[in-house]
Amino acid sequence: MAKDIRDSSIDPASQDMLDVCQRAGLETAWDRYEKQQPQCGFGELGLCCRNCNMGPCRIDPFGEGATKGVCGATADIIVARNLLRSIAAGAAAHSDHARDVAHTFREVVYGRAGSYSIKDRAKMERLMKEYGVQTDIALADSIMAEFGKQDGPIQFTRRAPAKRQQLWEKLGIEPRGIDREIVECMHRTHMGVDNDYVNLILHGLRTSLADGWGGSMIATELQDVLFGTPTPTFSEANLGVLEPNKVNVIVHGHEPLLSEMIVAAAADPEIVELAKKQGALGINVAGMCCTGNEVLMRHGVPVAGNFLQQELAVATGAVDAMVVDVQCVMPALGALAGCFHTLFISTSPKAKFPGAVHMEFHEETALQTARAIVLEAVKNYKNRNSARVHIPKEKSKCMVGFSVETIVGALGGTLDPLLSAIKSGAIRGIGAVVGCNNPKVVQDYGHINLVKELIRNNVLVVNTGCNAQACAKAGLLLPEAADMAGEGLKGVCKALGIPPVLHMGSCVDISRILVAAAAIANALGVDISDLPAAGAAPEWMSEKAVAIGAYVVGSGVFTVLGTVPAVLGSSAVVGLLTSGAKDVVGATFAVEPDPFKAAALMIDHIDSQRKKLGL
Ligand code: BF8
Ligand code: SF4
Repeated sequence: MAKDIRDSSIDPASQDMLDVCQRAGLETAWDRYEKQQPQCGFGELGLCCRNCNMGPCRIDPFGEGATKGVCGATADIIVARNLLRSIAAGAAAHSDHARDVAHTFREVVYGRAGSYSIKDRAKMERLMKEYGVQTDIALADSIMAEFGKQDGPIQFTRRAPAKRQQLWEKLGIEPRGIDREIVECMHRTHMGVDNDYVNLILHGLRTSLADGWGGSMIATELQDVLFGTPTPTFSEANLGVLEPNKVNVIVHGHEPLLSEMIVAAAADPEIVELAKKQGALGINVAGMCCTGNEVLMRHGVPVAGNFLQQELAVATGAVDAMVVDVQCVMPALGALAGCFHTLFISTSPKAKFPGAVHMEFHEETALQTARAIVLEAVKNYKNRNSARVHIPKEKSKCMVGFSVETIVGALGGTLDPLLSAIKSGAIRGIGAVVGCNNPKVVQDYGHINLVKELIRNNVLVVNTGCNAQACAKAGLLLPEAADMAGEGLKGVCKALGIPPVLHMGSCVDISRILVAAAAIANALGVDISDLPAAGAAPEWMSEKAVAIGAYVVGSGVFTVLGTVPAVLGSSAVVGLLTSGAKDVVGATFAVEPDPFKAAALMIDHIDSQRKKLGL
């Protein structure tokens, strides 16, 4: 029997739209995934190399054919080099995003970025103290210098517990400068350089730490300074947030530099009036992927969906403009938008797409460009073919905005209530669940079941990225969701009026989770690797997720991956990541596609950590 396309997702809105797409003959990532079958076995195992033109080379996993590349590289070397390149790409994506934010911050303090301003001055002053500088200009220059530094430490790595810092130093993996570590990945993986899989992976950890405690943390902190530190906010999530009678503008991608301005432009009374003249009731901005998380956390802008819903949103026929910047934007959007009236607008000089109208965004003219973009969407409203509009009804309420500052605030100004709930066992531990969607697995199935299982077992969940959006859609980000939690966690949530699943932001905001973990470890006088905590990425797909996994493990947190990374071609690399790393950084990876078994692994780990702490 042919597969029912509805089985590709557990989200009813996605199921609805998948049906619509199938009937209309519209192609989505799921169709293209099917057309890729069978996917290359060498690639899946990480066993192909084309790092030089003696290749491409591939290693026979059964040991019957080639066991070495032309240069003599073995499976271990090739797998480790490929892993290192993925980490480099992921760290580069987060950190180049951070560079843009740092650049805007610098322009603001130099008085050269008209539309932007400082929204959280107190946070900026705390950062000045941390950097030991007296002026905002000195802060901007010091942060900018983190990228090109030749010698460490990167300032924010000093937030890690002292024991962790000493361990990094001892292992020689304390990151020096963000760009330096990424460049060194490319150097080491060039033909004929680093051919020791352990040495390669150690540098991968170092590079990932430059992302987590460097690039990503800089992005988070400066975005808070520029746009405000998130506070508790209510909003809605899923394709049902699209409005049949309003101009719908979706902001998709990652950098809030653009989406913040689009949100501001869409609220301009003059533009709203124009929309009304076109017969619309107003302008509705909705988010997608991490830029969606950014404006959700700070402005309560509703979320249209997570990664695998970007095409489904266009297929509703109700999107007047899909505005994108960088990362996780499918190049397929152009052709799909071409089947509708939807304007697909690219904005970053770094990211152009077939079928897109390019309206380049620069910080000096940010608001003007944002206004021009929203105006295009407004003008396009009249081209919408109402006969083709199909908006799923599903949308769920959600409570978001859990920055570390908000969490501490909700606890009454100190971590003590959380620590005592952990000590008493009311909260068994903390689970950080993050990451993407991936058509290799049923959309949101891993995310939702893993999170539900954790909270049922009294594990407080913190999340970001597409997991947070999956949970928002499933109603798990509401204080009422505490009813799905075990008795202990339920009691804590009810007392504080918070959900059992705390949305901490976009993927760069996993740095908030690092800061929280460091603060808890410091309060208990232990290292992060001693905490009753575990991480998971049930449906990950991007290279950014590889970098994240590496820095989370490198920071001492046991992490379960739900989709299999391309490393199985080397038993030595697998052994190092899933067991040897324990003796090196105090944490390991596990791979477990079944979310119930993944939850069990995390809970077992949490329980053994509790025991070691005498709890
Ligand atoms: O940075 S979780 S699919 S949207 S990579 Fe992309 Fe993955 Fe979503 Fe955000 Ni993160
Ligand atoms: Fe082949 Fe070695 Fe060149 Fe890779 S670096 S393509 S394994 S010869």
